[in-house]
Amino acid sequence: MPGQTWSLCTLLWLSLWGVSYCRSSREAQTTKGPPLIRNKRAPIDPDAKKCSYTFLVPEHKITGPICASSTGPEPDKDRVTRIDIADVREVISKQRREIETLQLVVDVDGNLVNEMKLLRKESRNMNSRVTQLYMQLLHEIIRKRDNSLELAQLENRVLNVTSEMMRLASRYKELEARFSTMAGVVNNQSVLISALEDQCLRRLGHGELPVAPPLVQVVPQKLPVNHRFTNEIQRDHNNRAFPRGPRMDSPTASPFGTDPPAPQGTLTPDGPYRDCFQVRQAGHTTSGMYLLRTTGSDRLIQAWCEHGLDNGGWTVLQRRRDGSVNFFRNWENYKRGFGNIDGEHWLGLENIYNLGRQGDYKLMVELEDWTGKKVYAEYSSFHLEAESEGYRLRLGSYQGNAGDSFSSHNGKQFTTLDRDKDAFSGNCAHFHKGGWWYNACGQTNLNGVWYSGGVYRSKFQDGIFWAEYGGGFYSLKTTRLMIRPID
Ligand SMILES: [Ca+2]
Repeated sequence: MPGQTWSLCTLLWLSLWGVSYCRSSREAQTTKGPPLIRNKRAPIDPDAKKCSYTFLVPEHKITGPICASSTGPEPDKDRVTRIDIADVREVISKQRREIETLQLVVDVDGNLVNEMKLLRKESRNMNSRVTQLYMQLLHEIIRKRDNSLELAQLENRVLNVTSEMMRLASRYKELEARFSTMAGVVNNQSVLISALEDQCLRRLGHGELPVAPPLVQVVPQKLPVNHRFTNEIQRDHNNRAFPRGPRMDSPTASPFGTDPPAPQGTLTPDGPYRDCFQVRQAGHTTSGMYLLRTTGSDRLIQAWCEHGLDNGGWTVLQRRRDGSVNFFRNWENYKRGFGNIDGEHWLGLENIYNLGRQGDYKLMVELEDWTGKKVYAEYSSFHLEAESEGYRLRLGSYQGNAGDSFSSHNGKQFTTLDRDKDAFSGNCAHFHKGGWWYNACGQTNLNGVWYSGGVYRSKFQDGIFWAEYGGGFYSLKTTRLMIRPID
């Protein structure tokens, strides 16, 4: 600002000076009247260029005194304004620019102030948030401390429960051993009771009553019940109380029922195939119901194909698993087949016979006990003879881990309640409550009564038994008979 003031003053001074000089010369030129006699000018020297006052003397005869004015003539107002305006404008525009600059600075300052205010506000908010978080942290720390106390208590409780469990487990093992002994005793007692009953009847003169078949004497050293420490068995615990009986919902009322097979589930639309092995070869890998038609037969069969076992291709002939189907049936039923293809069922003797005629098949017997353990018995060849031969059983050699309880039935005809083809004086199907290839009566019947829980007590060995695996008084949980062409 002082610089500006100084320039302004200098400018004003110069203006005033210029005005005085120019006015003086103009006055000299414009003065009307007699020509002026110019004074002889002083020789021109560099200093003469400097502005100085020139006194012009008119050529009139000077009659009076000559007055020299030190202040000079009045300035030319127009010339002053024009020169000045440009300079002033420049100054003004300079000032304006400076004012604009200042304005910008002021604006920036204003923004800074606003920002500062915002920052202060934010800072206040942050402070309150930090305080809040701090309080939360404190709260959390206190809660954690409480939790750790609870955890310690829980740990103690878990330790107590664990020790209690161990105690119970050892107690359970004791009971299990006792149960095993008792089961053996029951098995022997059943045999003894049966013998005593025979003696009684004979002594009382009732010899004409039907004689019961000899009971299987096989009493395995270790019944499957020895390993029944599983959830499944615990779940079924309520069903295992002695005395055991068949399932109340087991439809054993009419052994002459004639209901045809009632397939359920989804039937695969393509086919028919000659057997499940061909189904497998056709690329099907899902176990399920498939349509079969055996060579030389017009009859379509719905069968369950098992593809989840040993590369698949197994045609299921018989299945037990829950006692939902009555197996105490007549010849016609066993011939045609019955049950639910996706559940318990019998494929039918005629169908089994037709399947076996197509080629060389092997038989797989799959058994599952009530601990969930599965064992198997495989026979190197299998087929049936025609109905005229009573669907006689033809078996090859045994291999497996279930024990061989079926070879003693090899070469036997099929017996049902209404068609006695067995080697016993009475009808084995009557005592064992299901059709089978009985001998007199034999080491196995997988078409008997489905008893829940394993060991059962009955006058006759009418459960689903395989003497080599569990004895005559252990009813298996699930069974399957399956065939597949010999590799
Ligand atoms: Ca007989």
